[in-house]
Amino acid sequence: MRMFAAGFALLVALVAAQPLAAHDITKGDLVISAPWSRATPAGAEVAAGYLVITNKGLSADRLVSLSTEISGQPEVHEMSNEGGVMKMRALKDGLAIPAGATVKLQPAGYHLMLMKLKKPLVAGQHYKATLIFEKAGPVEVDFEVRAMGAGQQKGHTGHNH
Ligand SMILES: [Cu+2]
Repeated sequence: MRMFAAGFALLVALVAAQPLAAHDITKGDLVISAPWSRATPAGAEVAAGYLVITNKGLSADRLVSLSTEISGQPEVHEMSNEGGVMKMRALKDGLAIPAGATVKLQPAGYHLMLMKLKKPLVAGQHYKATLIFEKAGPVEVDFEVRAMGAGQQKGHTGHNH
C-alpha cells in the first residue's frame, strides 16, 4: 500500500510537470515558463504577451525591457484599478521579480505590450522576444500564439504539440 501511494505520487508529479517543462527556460536564478500570446485580428496595432517568471535566487531581479522584431515599441505593462476603471500603463522602472517569488504576466494583470505591431499574430505560430533582466541579463523566449479566445480558463498552460 505504501509503495502504491509513493508510485502514484511520483506519477502525479510527472504528469503535472510535463506541460510546463516543454517551455521552461532557466537563466541564472530565473525560470521562465509558459510564454504565450493571443492571436490578433487583421490590422491590429498591439498585442500582449504572457508568461510566468520564477526567481529561485536570494536576491531580487527586475524585468527591465524587451525587444522583438514583431513590435516597433515593446513595453512592460501593469493593470491598475483607477476609480473603478481598469487601466494599463507602462512600468518605466520595469517589473520587480522578488527573491523566491513567482510573478505571473497574464490577462488582466501584468503583461508585455507589443505596440506598433508589424504583423498580425496567427494562432499556431510562434515568435521570439528577448527579455532583458537587470541581473539575469537577456533571455530569448519563444512565444506560442493561441486562438483569440484563449486564456479565459484560469491557470491554463496546455498546448497541442
Ligand atoms: Cu498593455
